[in-house]
Amino acid sequence: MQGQTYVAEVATDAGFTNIVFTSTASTATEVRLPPVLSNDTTYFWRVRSTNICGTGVDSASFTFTTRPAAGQCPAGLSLIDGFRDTMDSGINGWTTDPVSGTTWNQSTARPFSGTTSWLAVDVTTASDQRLISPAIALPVDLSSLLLRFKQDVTMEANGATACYDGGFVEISTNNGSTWAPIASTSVLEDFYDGPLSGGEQAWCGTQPYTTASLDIDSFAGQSVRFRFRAITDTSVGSVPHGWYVDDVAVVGCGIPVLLFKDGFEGP
Ligand SMILES: [Ca+2]
Ligand SMILES: [Ca+2]
Ligand SMILES: [Ca+2]
Repeated sequence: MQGQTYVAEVATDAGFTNIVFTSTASTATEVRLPPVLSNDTTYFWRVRSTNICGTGVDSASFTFTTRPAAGQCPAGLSLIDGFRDTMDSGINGWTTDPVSGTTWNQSTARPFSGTTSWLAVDVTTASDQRLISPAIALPVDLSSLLLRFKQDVTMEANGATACYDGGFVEISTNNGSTWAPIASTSVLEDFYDGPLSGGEQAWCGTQPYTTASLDIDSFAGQSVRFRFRAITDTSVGSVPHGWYVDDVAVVGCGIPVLLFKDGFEGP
């Protein structure tokens, strides 16, 4: 119909008394919402037509539910550790790759928790530094699995959207034979800052401790290793600082009774 436009409304109640969003009248058949919605919440939406003859009737209403924020669980479920290492009780099965100019070491300079974190120094020479986790069995009885850790980053940036030096995380499902970067689309908190010269998306620049959350739910049920990989180019570093990593954890949503299972696992 000539001049036909549509208005979409989103509300928190079926009666549309609390409308949180009203689109501008448009001929578009798709509406993108500004960031007005809360996580883990059910909303109601409807559409009505408008044209020069007046306003049409409202459509029936429909609902959708937003997903929980990273690290939050739906009602009735709790965030449960599948793995956690605060880096304060020794090496615990972590290894470094000896052929990559590694400086990875347990440092007392800038721990997030306790007295110790891992540190890869942003050296002034070319390096490819690799810190490899012990094998971790990703539980199938937890949903929305995340790899979460704290990171304090001082790595040479290349402008605001790229990295000369930087760090990123890879995952292996075959005990370290092959590795794949965790895609930027799987980063739910603390997004990558930009690509290294080799194209890998990485964290760089300067930021104090921040929580990074990476979606690893598609790997549930597998035994995996994570590789924290710091790459530096041939000049300009941040010695003695670099990429501090602490409190590495696998977390997911489960029924709280699982906490008792953890209690029987011993030290
Ligand atoms: Ca620590
Ligand atoms: Ca950043
Ligand atoms: Ca550099």
